[in-house]
Formats: sequence, C-alpha cells, structure tokens
Amino acid sequence: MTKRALITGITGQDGSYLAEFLLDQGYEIFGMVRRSSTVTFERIAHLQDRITMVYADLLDQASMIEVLRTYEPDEVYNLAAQSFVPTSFQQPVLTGEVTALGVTRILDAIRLVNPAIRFYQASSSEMFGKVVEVPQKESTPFYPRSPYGVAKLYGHWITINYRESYDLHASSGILFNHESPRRGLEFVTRKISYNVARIKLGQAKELRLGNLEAQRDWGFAGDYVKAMWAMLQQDQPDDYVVSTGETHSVREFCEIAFDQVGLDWNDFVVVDEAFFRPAEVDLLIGDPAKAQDALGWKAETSFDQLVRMMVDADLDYLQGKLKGIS
Ligand code: NAP
Ligand code: F7E
Repeated sequence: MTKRALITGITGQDGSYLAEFLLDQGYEIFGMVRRSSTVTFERIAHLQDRITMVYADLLDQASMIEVLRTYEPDEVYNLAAQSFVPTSFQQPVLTGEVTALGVTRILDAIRLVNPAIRFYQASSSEMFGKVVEVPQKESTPFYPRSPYGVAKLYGHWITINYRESYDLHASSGILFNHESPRRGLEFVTRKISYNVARIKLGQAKELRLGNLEAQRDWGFAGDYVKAMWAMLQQDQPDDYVVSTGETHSVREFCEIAFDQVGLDWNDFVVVDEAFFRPAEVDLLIGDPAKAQDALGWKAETSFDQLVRMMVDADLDYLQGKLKGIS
C-alpha cells in the first residue's frame, strides 16, 4: 500500500528536499503550510502538482488534530520551526511557542488521533551550544546558547518523553548544519554564496559578516533528508547525530566561495559587529558513527563541493537560469 507522509515545514529548505526524496520512494505527500498573505511555495513549485497542501499551524492545536484525522498519515516529519538563531534572541517567546511547544502540540495530536503514526523530530546541533565534548555524539551533554537552542532542547526531550510515556515511534535527528542552494538568504552560507555571485556580476561591492572564526560541521541538505527517512524505517525509535565529522570556519567558507569566481575574499569581506550574537556557538563537529552503523547513512557531499555548488547555483539564479532557490 502507498505510504502517506505529512511534512510540516514543507516550504522550507529541508521540506523541499524531503518531499522530493519521499516522492521518489513512492510516498503520497501531504505538505503542511500556514496561511500567509504572500505565496511561500518557491522551493516546492516544481513539486506542487504531486503534493497535497494542507493548511494548519504549529501554534494551533486543533488544526494539527484535524490534519491528522483528515489525511491519516503513516509518518509525520516535523520540520517546521522558527529556525533562525538571531531571530530567536529578538523573539524568544514566539520561538518557544513554535519550536518548543509546537512539538508537544503535534505529539499530543498523534497520541490522540493515532499513536501508531511514526514521528520524526528535527533536533539540532545547536543544543550542544557551548560544547562540553569534542566531537559531539548522542550521549554528549547539552548546553544551548540561544533561545532557539533552548527551544530545540525542549522539543528533543518532549519527543523522548512521549516515546517513553506513550510508546510512540518517535525519533529525533540531531542534525548538524546542512545547506544547499535552497538555504534561506539570512543563513551565513547562503548569504556568502549569494553575495559572492552578486559581487562577481557587479551587483554588489562588499560582503558584511559577523564572526568569521565560528566553526561548523556543514553538510548538504539533500544528503541529510535521507537520514530522516531511514530513522522512521527502523523497528525501534531512537536518536541519531547526523553530520559529516568535519568542521570548517566561516572564513574557510568565504575563501572557497570567492575562489570559485576567481576573486580573493580579503578584498570584499568586511567584519560588522551588527552580525555578532549575544552568545555564540564557537565550534561544532559531530560524530556520525551511530547513524552510519545503524542507518547505513553517510554524508556524500564534501565541504568543497557544497560551497562551489552553492556559488554556481546563485550565479545561475541571479542570471535567471534557475528558479525556486530563494
Ligand atoms: P527553514 O528553511 O527555516 O523552514 C522552516 C519551515 O517552518 C518553513 O516551512 C516555515 O514556513 C515553517 N514554519 C515556521 N513557523 C511555522 C508555524 N508556526 N506553523 C507551521 N509551519 C511553520 O528550516 P530548514 O533549514 O528547512 O530546517 C528544517 C528543520 O530542521 C527546522 O526545524 C530547523 O530548526 C531544523 N534544523 C535545521 C538545520 C539546518 O542546518 N538547516 C539543522 C538542524 C535542525 P513558512 O515558509 O511559512 O515560513
Ligand atoms: O550561522 C556565523 C554565526 O546563521 C552560522 C540553523 O539552521 O544551523 C543553523 O544555525 C555561524 C554562526 O547558522 C554571519 O555567528 C558570521 O556562528 O548560518 P548560521 P546557525 O546559527 O549555526 C543549526 C544547526 C540550526 O539548527 C539552525 O536552525 O556563522 N556568522 N557572520 C554569521 N551568521 C549569519 N547568519 N550571518 C552573518 O553575517
């Protein structure tokens, strides 16, 4: 029988890649979207005729219950969140409502409507924050450094709590940063690739950034959504770190991105205090051994490939050769 998956956050970066992947696996997809005065479907425009859009909001419990009752999914992937760390400092309560309590709303809806539904929670390496162990693995203690990290930690633990209390097949993927040409323009990787392309095309003269020394374990989103699916195919629910096992600085990202267009990053990057955060996460590097062993998952795209892919895509996008990536 055709499996049915509900994806919250389908209009986001990961939602679009997960929808593509699940469609390839033969799934029927229900994409949860919230009402907006403007259309937010750019990333999934190419899939729209193969997905059923369903309207609900993580802030509205009844809407979640109604969606589950009506569309009867076998699997729910909870990718929706207020996901931008700086916004979480400006809007900490909203971030808590969506990114933390939103998880309880959907878990409770599953418990009430059909506890057999398998559930994926998009946990984050931001939960490790000021890291107490290098590299970070599933057993590493958490130390979040932003309202976003704190909210994700709540979502992580409520997922474990519902698994243990109600025997739900609920798993958390502790995903490290993953990027793509569909990444939001405000995140540092896409901000760099987009502006490198603008500079190359003569549309901008400089790139203003914050902390160039921050180090992240950056992978490709298209690889990471496969791990989400693999978690829900296991007999038992569990939690998994999903990462490349390598770390690189923002500075290194700049070096390769400018190199891709034959320019020197030193000539264009300006450090601007406005982009520093009240509390920073200095270093993230994940140990993906458990995901490799248990799920057979491995990052397939190197850091160098990722950076160059993003710059090339933005050059195409800005020249009108590519749609659906902003
Ligand atoms: P994203 O591009 O920011 O997408 C977030 C999605 O959440 C959008 O579809 C957004 O809808 C939706 N959303 C926000 N508030 C909502 C609400 N109240 N009700 C329903 N939907 C709502 O995020 P992403 O990069 O794809 O990440 C996917 C998930 O993984 C997020 O939970 C994120 O926190 C988590 N995560 C991401 C990374 C990463 O490196 N990308 C790493 C670890 C964990 P609109 O289009 O309407 O705004
Ligand atoms: O910042 C530094 C910044 O905003 C990365 C989200 O998907 O991954 C993401 O969170 C680093 C930070 O991502 C700028 O200070 C320097 O150290 O791209 P980012 P993030 O905060 O790591 C995790 C895993 C998630 O779960 C989140 O949802 O880059 N940085 N200069 C800058 N960052 C930004 N945004 N802009 C700058 O100008």
